[in-house]
Amino acid sequence: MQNRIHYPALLDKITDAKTAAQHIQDGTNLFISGFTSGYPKLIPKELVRRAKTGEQFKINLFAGASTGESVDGILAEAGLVAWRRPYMSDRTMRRQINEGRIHFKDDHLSMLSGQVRAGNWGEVDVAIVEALAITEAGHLIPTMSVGNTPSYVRKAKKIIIEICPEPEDLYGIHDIFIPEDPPYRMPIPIYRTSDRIGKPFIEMDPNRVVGIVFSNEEDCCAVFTEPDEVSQQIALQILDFVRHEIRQGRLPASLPWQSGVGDVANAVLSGFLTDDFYHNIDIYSEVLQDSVLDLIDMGKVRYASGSAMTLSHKARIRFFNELYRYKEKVVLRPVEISNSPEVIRRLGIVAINTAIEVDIYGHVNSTHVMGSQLMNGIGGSGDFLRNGAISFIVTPSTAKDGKISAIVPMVSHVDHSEHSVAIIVTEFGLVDTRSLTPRQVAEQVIKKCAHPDYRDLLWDYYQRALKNPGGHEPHILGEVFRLHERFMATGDMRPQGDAAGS
Ligand code: 0RQ
Repeated sequence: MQNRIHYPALLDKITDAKTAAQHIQDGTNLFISGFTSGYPKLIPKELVRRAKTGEQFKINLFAGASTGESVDGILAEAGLVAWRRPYMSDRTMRRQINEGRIHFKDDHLSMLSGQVRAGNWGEVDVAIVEALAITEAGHLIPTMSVGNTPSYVRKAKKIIIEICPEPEDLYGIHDIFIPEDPPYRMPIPIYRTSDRIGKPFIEMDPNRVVGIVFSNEEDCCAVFTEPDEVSQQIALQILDFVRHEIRQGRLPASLPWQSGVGDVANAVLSGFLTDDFYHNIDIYSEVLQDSVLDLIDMGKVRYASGSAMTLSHKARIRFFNELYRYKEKVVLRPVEISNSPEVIRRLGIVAINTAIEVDIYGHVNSTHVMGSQLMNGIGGSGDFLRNGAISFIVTPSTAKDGKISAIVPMVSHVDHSEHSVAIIVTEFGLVDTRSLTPRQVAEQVIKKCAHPDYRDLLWDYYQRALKNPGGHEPHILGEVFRLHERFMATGDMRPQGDAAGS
């Protein structure tokens, strides 16, 4: 794989993982590539090996977003992580964050690169980057994700590169652009999903490279399940609603779509496959998944832009076998561009994101179960919800076999306010809040979106709140979290034999 290093002066930096990892010591601020895919594989394993020999050290770990079990999981398991930013989704790491053993701070993904360049995250001691190759001028070609890597590489004091076996033909899929920081920022010149404004490589100072290792390891492939009935119901309502808005002339047909993480997001994109109305779809999102390849194969996608591709094993094979075809339709950008509020506003994105719970007035909790326990993080949901031309927040009406209502009087943690959310959807119904008062929103959300098991409870609460204290968004403050409290006490939000139900 030496022929992947087209900059001869770096050949003498080839080393093994053990030697390269010596640059990482107790207290190192470690910035890694990776955004659901494209993360380094060898150095994290080497750090775990060192920990197993009894070496005591902890790192501050910063990535693009989640890196899954193979990085977040094993490093957390080995007790190696002091700090972690941003979004993560690994169970072991989540547990340690919630136990207060790992420090974690959540931010909108669009903002991170700028914060790192400004020095708000501390010194970038070491960056580890998974790369396809090093160019003749000593620059880096990333792999299946871009994330924050361009800014990490720009700021890193030391750079370790893991060259991986993905086909070099991937070259050209990336569009790397780092905007100037304020007060010198100019408009980001993206006017259509397909616009390319940067370079196909990450600029790097080769003098800061301290080690290059060769890896044979692939990303852990995503596992996608067929959308279940609830997700399909939610997806169908969104597709019907948007179709109606387009037919009424209230929404242009050509607006790009963003679809967040999880089953519903997949179901919406899968819904396009069988829907004859939608053609020439633009996708301007954060993570591109299998369904995007399916849509390209059906000739339904005009162009897809994201910061990363996360594919199942089968889809990966298909993608690399016919890379020439997919590359014409796909661009991968830094996350500060894929999630840029400025660009999202300009393009007019149809944004669809999933909530943990939504309250009767449309405030949204995307991140904390029962107000306290972190799930994953805000990710790009705020970037897209706040700035989309039309923003859907979706959730199954209940969680945990009906024991939890996703529609509650007041959310137990706030990520997005009523002012960022246009449309609320569960499998039971859809409420367009845009022309409704908060009281009208509450009435409709309870009647249309809540699960039947919870409708009377919520209605009763709302009616009593209307009477006393009343107001623009009536709430009985001593009671707003009664459903949550009951779940914490009994394991079920529904009253057990309590006729009053309050
Ligand atoms: O728990 O894992 O123990 O089974 O949350 O829920 O229903 O599988 O849904 O995978 O779509 O995740 C909001 C977490 C939903 C995700 C969230 C429990 C539920 C289950 C997962 P288990 P589901 P999803 C960026 C888009 C924030 C970031 C974002 C997320 C687990 O979508 O992290 O939007 N979003 N990024 O049982 C208790 C509730 C619950 C609950 C669900 N009310 N109470 N537990 N769960 N609701 C933009 C892009 O472009 C990508």
